[in-house]
Amino acid sequence: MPAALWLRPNSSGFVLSAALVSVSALVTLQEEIQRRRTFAIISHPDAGKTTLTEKLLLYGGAVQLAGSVTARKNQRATTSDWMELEKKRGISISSTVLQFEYSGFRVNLLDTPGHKDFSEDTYRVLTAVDAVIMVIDAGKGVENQTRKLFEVCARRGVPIFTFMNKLDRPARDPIALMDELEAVLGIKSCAMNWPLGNGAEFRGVYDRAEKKVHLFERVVGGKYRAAVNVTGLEDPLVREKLDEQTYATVREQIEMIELAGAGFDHAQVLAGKLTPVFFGSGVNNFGVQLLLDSFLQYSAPPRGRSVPELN
Ligand SMILES: Nc1nc2c(ncn2[C@@H]2O[C@H](COP(=O)(O)OP(=O)(O)O)[C@@H](O)[C@H]2O)c(=O)[nH]1
Ligand SMILES: [Mg+2]
Repeated sequence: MPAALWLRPNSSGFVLSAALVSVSALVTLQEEIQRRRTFAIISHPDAGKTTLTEKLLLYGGAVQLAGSVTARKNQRATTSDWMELEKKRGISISSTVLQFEYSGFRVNLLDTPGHKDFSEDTYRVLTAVDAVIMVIDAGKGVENQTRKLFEVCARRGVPIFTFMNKLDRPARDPIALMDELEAVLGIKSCAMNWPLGNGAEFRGVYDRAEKKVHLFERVVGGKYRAAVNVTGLEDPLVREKLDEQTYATVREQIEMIELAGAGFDHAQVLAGKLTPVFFGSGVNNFGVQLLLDSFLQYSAPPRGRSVPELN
């Protein structure tokens, strides 16, 4: 490169080229940091944490394993999601982190061992995550263990995303479920999508940002990504699929949350003061992709932590 040769005897030329290298290295490092998402799933036992973990892996494609091997050996006898996945899939996961690439993101899902009692291990994991997905059984609402785990996360101010699960079963009123988040957990919530019916009447969700209905198709075993049929709320197909009463109720509810519900506010989500809420059914793969896409878009990359926070 003639220009570099020409500059060679000049010390400022050297400084300049060195500066260029370090700027580009910094840009790469920043990009790498920005595309990382390290999180855990929390829930009361049986709400559907393991099922959701497996579905996220399904969407994440090839399972790549990372992390410490020894940590697992030292764990007391307990069931973790990883152990359940090992049994189910006949694979061996000697790790505390499941890592996968999805849509340009490098996703690290940390396992929280499934103790009945609140444990030191779980606490340790929760101090390492940058965000959390909280799974709630929509038939039951906020349960005891959810509350305890939530409190640990809320204390750190990490973004908390809520998945209202099991909509294919009789569920509580979605507005009541959201009110409960504020009443019991003290966090404001913002519905990202809205369920069309529940139980045997569950037909899908209405995506508020896109103003589109994602129709629910039951898939046996839920081994594959669910095909999604996307359409508008006014589509005769949607009216046809919902009985008149459910359709009217859903329209009314959506109107109500548009008028009176908390709006989406990214800064508040990042501060852990507002939880985006998604409805779906993990075991049926339904609503999982909407959750994952939005979670990756709005949750936080790794950030600096203060020492007191870790104590
Ligand atoms: N009907 C229904 N059952 C579900 C759903 N998600 C999970 N389950 C079932 O609920 C039970 C507990 O789920 P699991 O993922 O093990 O919950 P965890 O204890 O939170 O890890 C299992 O029998 C699951 O098959 C769902 O969306 N609908
Ligand atoms: Mg489990």
